[in-house]
Amino acid sequence: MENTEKKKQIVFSAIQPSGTITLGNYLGALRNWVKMQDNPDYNCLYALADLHTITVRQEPAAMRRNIIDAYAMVMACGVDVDKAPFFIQSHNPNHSIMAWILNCYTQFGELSRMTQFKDKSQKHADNINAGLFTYPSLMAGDILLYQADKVPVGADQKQHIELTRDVAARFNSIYGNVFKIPEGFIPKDSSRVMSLQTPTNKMSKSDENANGCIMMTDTDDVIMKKFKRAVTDSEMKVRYAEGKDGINNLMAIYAAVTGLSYEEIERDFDGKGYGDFKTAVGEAVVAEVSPIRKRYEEYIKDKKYIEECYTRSAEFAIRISSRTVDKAMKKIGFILPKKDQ
Ligand code: AQP
Repeated sequence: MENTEKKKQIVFSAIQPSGTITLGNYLGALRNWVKMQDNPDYNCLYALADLHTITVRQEPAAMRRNIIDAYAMVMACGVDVDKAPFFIQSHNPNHSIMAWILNCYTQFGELSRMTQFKDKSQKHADNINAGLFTYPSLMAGDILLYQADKVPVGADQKQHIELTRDVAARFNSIYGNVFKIPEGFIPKDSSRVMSLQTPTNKMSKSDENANGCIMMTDTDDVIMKKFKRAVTDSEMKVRYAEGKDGINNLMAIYAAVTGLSYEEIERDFDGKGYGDFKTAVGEAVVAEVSPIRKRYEEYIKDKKYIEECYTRSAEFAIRISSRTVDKAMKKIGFILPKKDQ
């Protein structure tokens, strides 16, 4: 009998619990995680990248809350641990082991070129720690541990994926075929959502201007208000064009939630003002976000179920990734302890 299971590609992706999950995270990543978990061509594995968040100083109580909230929200968005294990990164010690190993095969010069390091060290000039610098090795380990074929990421992560591929190829050239060389891909229908207040900046969990950012926990009223206050321009015409960053962003969000093309949107709003358009975008987003928020409110009350989901997923992640760690360590020359049967 043909083993179709073998042909499935392994998909790995992660999100940081660095604050409340935004509409940007949902439209750019999470919505696609759900599509991929439901696609029979893929075996998906997802993680909450909590180890990555401590490259920036976290307040302990807020960090605990953020982890549980983000876990519940990802489930509310539709990630189902029975289809795609979803684990908390720090529950699998193999991530830290692999990060250390890969650190020793990554050059200082390579890490120095990472734009995220340059950006974040400017933003957190008082805390340019070694973890911020070696963040790409931890991320490379996240991916390589699971022999992932595909890594759905936003465009901002392309450089880190390239580094992952280079380090994996370097390791393989010394020790043989230890790591699958992963492919990063930016899904066609994933949108880059910009801030509603500063539409040249991406919508971010850590944005200080709350009005710029739609949180997935925002109530319907708050969502409507934020869209009504969104920055636009003085042309008063709904059309996609250079220099109309605010309207372009609203059109991208509207297209992402309704499935309409830009031409259809321009036609539908021909002769109408920005007020009507903002209301329509707000209502379409409310229709998408409201059921997710209601599911989130149910999940967050059920800490026992959340605990069961992340514990079960971590067991799976540890089992799969241990094979890669053992193989890499043996190849390097480490001696492994005898395992219990
Ligand atoms: N605005 C966005 N539009 C589209 N996609 C986005 N992503 C993030 N913001 C947008 C995608 O979400 C996934 C998870 O992101 P992450 O949490 O690992 O890190 P991030 O990109 O740094 O997200 P934030 O919200 O901007 O967090 P902070 O404020 O902590 O830095 C990724 O696939 C990302 O591309």
